[in-house]
Amino acid sequence: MSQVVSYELHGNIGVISVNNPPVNALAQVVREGILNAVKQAQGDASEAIVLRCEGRTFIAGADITEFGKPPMAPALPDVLTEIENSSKPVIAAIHGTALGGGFEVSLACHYRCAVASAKVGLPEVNLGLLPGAGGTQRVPRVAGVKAALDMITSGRPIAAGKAKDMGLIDEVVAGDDLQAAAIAYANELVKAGAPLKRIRDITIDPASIEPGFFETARKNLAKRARGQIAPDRIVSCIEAAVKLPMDEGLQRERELFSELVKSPESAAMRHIFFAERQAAKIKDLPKDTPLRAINKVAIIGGGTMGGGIAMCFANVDIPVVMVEINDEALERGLGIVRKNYSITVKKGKMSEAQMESRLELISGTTDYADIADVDLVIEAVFENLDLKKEIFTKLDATCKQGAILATNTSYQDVDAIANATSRPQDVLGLHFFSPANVMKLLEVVRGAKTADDVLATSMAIGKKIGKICALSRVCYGFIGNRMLTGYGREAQMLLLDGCTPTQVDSTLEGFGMAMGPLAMGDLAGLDVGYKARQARTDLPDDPKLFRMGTVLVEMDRLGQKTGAGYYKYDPETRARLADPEVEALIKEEAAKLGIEQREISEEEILQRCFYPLINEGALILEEGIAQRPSDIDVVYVYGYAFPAAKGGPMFYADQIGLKNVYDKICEFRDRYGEDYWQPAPLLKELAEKGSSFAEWAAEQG
Ligand code: 3H9
Repeated sequence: MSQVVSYELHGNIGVISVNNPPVNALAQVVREGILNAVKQAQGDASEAIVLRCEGRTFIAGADITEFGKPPMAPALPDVLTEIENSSKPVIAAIHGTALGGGFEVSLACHYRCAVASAKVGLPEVNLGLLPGAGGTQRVPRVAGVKAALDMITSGRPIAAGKAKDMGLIDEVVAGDDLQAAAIAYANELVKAGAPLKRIRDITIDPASIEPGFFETARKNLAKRARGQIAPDRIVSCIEAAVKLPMDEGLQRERELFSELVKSPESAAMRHIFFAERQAAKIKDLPKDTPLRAINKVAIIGGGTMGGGIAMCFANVDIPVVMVEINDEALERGLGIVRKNYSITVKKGKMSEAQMESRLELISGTTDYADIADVDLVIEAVFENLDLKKEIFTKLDATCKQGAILATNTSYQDVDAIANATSRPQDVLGLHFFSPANVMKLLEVVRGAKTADDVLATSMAIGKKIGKICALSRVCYGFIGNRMLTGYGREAQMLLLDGCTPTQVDSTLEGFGMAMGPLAMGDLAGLDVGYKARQARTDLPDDPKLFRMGTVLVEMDRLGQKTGAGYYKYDPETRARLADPEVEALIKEEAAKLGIEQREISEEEILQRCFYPLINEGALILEEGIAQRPSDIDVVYVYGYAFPAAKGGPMFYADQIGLKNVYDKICEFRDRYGEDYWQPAPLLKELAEKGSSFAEWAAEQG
């Protein structure tokens, strides 16, 4: 028997223990170990078998690193068959998170018990997969077709209590000794002569499913698929659970799982899974870097951003003090927070009581003396360097020694801000994305003098508030916004060259972007980009550059907030509508500039918008602004809604082939000029070597 799985008798109960840190993933040795233990238990004195795990969690799924490699026996379904066919009841004892293949193992058991804090779920969809070990066949048999569809297509884990209500767990056990509780439960079952409950024996009456249910589900999922095929295949599996006998349903599930595991979408999403975890690791920081305690936080500025950031901390029970310049601004800031929480309550995602307890954690002041004792300050006032420096000088004079002083600036010089204090080692950028309480990305910006423990603490607190963190060095716009300049520039240039706003946005949305760049400009407010551009001195003096954005702002078409920008917006539904007036205006502007408009292919739209991202990404890597190409992918997937199914811009570039990207950029350089298209030296080097960003990253270590 393998070392990671042990088996021993506790009286009349056989106990199988899995010990494969960190998350007890179902590596080959684990599968083999469980299989052998179940076999061994058939011939001994045990009357029931408990399957449990050591460490922080029950099995959290298949071992994702094994996907794409040659399969190794025993296959997980064979292990599950052995469990299900056991002549003695097998009871799963769940703590932590029973996810994916881990939850499927438990569903093949005859009974499931769990501690109240446990969660169960089938998150395979987040990896571009479907549950491939019976999850799509067993969950609908127990919890019903609709609940199964919600659970498997959302990938959201479910708390033990709710899982019990849904029939997915038989018993929620009290106390903190799960092994003892599970053995006691097993003994109860033995005493009661409880039957070998096999989920496969349940049948679903096809007549209980309303006609058209699966077609509607498919259509609804397709609307938000963004390049993902897994949700559609999940519907097919659940349909099979209704229409086919268990073994045929399992066979169908197996076929579709095999299709998905080989798909480029799943490869991209698995890349993002590991990239996300890697991004939180700072290469030159020792693992044992001590952390500073963060028990109280202050936010300077109660605008939309400040309010959203305050909510992030209150949501994890950390008290927050909001600082504003006067009572009126403070009232407004606290009002924004209350309004945001009320929306969540209205949606039924939070109770009134929960909202009140979170609001109690957020206090306000207009006096810096009141934040002398906080452990972390995040400044979130508007983008004015002098104002920010002034605030940091005040923070330096007021805050206790050891407090971390962070700026949420999107593009100001973090080092200049740090140098306005006598403690630049305590200063860094914490760049949240709007709406801060929703968006997952946090860019952690390392100043020239930022101390190691400040960085390590920021990564840890970022994780605690549910963010995905990526490290950036200081430069204009850091990783994300710096790369965005070329993307936005080309979206506007394409208009002058002959595209309509709808053509540009729909092409990028068809690729999987949550929203095209022009519609995004309308949402953010076209004046935001306009003002930011005016403050820049590094942009070429060219009337074509950002022409349409400028013209629209000067006409007071600022986007959604004025009801019109690149599009017009239905005042009631806020639906975006093509505006013939803008389309005519674009033609006029192109004529004024002497540009001959032409038909532009979708391929060119994608290349012209995405290749600047890739090229700037290469520069960012060369300059050491980002640690790794995969960190850039994380920034784009979680901060800019780049489709996870394409893996982020750098992964996408590797799939296209860097030589192809490089050649096209050279072609654009020859056609549109060197001001805009200048291949990054790193891109050139890798293209000429026939290498990839992934290979380059591996060489860098
Ligand atoms: C599946 O099960 C398919 C089946 O249906 C069918 C099969 C036939 N494999 O996230 P953390 C690593 S698909 C390999 O930081 P946390 C992770 O990379 C799978 N490695 O911890 C990290 O490594 P490192 C369905 C894995 O406490 C370390 O463990 N299951 C796996 O914040 C710690 O991870 C899932 O999708 C894995 N399955 O969160 C669950 N999982 O330290 C995926 C983790 O070197 N896992 N690692 O960076 C999770 O959601 C979270 O890891 C979990 C813990 C919630 C469990």
